[in-house]
Amino acid sequence: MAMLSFERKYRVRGGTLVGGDLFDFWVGPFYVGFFGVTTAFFSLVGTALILWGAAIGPTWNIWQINIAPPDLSYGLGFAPLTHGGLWQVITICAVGAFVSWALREVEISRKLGIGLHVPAAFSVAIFAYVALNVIRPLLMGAWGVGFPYGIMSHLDWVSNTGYNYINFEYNPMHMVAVTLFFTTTLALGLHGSLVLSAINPAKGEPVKFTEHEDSFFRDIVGYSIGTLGIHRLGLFLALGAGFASAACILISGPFWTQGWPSWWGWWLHLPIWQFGGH
Ligand code: UQ2
Repeated sequence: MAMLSFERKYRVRGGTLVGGDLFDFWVGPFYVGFFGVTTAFFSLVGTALILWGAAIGPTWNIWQINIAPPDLSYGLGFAPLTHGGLWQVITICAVGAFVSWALREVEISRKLGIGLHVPAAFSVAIFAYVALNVIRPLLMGAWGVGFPYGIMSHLDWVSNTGYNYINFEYNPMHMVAVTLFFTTTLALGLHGSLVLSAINPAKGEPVKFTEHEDSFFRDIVGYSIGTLGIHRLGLFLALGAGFASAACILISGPFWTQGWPSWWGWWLHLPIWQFGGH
């Protein structure tokens, strides 16, 4: 594979967290490193186990393939491979691959002398997965509460888990998460359209830059958050959405076992409603 002119300049030695120089090399365009090796290992083993699980299952229909966690009766113990054990090992491989990928991002960032924002952001996505299939099962005492690996089956799990709490949209942290997701799309919609409007003007018009972008928003809402600020806002909104999502499922079960609509009973029990009453 051809190397871009600037790539050679940035193919610098060092920055590794583990292994010193041993894995400090590239394969084609890809940096390897110790965590490149562990990423490849966990990904290949995990994928092979998913294929095995599909092969011993009843269907090759891509929508219906399902690798389920153990029955609740297994609690936090190991289950036989064909009764949820595959799911358990696949989960270990998934966490191993995700964490390896994040640490490979750290090594590359250190090499380049840039911040750790990318691995920090990815860590929030990893946290959301770990919250669902590791932390919440540990808090509830059974791997069986984790979601199954399958296209339709994991959607069914989301639906069932939602109905377990009568109406999951009454979960206040779910409300925060949804609000942050929508605000993220608003921010990216504003940002993407603003940048394209400036950089890709009508034929014959000169390309415009920051001053025009700032001026547009000062004209329309009296405020510009700035070119650095919009990216800080976007990262905050996106990571907030992921974090609130993880929090909203972690409180469902371990810290609130009734339906979410009845959580709002605290409002009816405010002492202010007692004045003059019985
Ligand atoms: C901005 C700016 C950008 C942007 C955007 C804004 C020049 C290219 C989109 C405008 C953003 C504002 C006013 C904040 C909106 C707040 C929320 C919660 C969505 O000022 O600087 O850089 O892309």
